[in-house]
Amino acid sequence: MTTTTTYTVKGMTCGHCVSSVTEEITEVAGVTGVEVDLATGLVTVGSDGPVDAAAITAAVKEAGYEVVTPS
Ligand SMILES: [Cu+2]
Repeated sequence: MTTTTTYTVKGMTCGHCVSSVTEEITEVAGVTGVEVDLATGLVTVGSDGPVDAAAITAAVKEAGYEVVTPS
């Protein structure tokens, strides 16, 4: 069963930003899928089990952006 969690990421402006964020989040343990909506900044993370929100925040930071509403 797949769980999805949505985050709002600040600072993405183009397709390159989207792929950077997608790439970094994909590397987080347990993540099975990442979907980014550039217009809204919404990032949906799919996983088979619970994923450490702090790890997602760190991955986004690694890409050069910021999670504004961890949920
Ligand atoms: Cu960009």
